Amino acid sequence: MVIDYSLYLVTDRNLCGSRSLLSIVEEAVAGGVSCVQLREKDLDSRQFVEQAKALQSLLQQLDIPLIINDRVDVALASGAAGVHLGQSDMHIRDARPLLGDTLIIGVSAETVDDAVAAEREGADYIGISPVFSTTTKKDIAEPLGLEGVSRIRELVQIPLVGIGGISEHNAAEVIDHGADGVAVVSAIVSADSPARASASILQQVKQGRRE
Ligand code: TZP
Ligand code: MG
Repeated sequence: MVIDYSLYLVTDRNLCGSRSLLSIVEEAVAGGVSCVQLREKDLDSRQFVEQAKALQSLLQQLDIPLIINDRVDVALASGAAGVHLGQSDMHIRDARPLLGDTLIIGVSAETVDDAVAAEREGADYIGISPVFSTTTKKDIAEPLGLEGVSRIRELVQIPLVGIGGISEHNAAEVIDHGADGVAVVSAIVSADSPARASASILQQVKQGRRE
């Protein structure tokens, strides 16, 4: 499956306030989000699968791929397009035989070496994590910065998606330094209008490609 990583929404139910996660995702897609990752850190397995199925059903109608954070089994059970694995999740060597070649595996890279290894091991894309500092995720590595994006771009051919502290104010630079897309949590999920926020960030992604 060919995925457009231009504007990659990563969900966080803790930032949804009184709004439902599904309605925020729907608005964000209307604003231009091209790919969605369901990231759930405290649902039990049954709830996680139910949530993934509900989101997959919505996104299938909108023709937008769903990626599941951490859990290969939840990705398979929900019919999602793939899974996103961090450096302490299941290793891609173990996940690939379970998922086959058609499902997408994204891997988080916190260093240049992580990124090179992920490509060698057959990742479909790399999440460069984090590009900038952020309070959305605790216990993150030292930000790689724009220079880190450029260094990884020099060594890796597969799609690169920057994550961490990205908003309409810096998305163009992340793309200009070699990323194919930007992954965003708070700048979309916490926005008054997820649709408008998504449209502004996507505009900056397109701007970054022209620079
Ligand atoms: N992985 C690395 S940073 C991060 C994740 C899930 C959180 C990014 O959130 P925000 O709000 O877009 O900075
Ligand atoms: Mg993980």
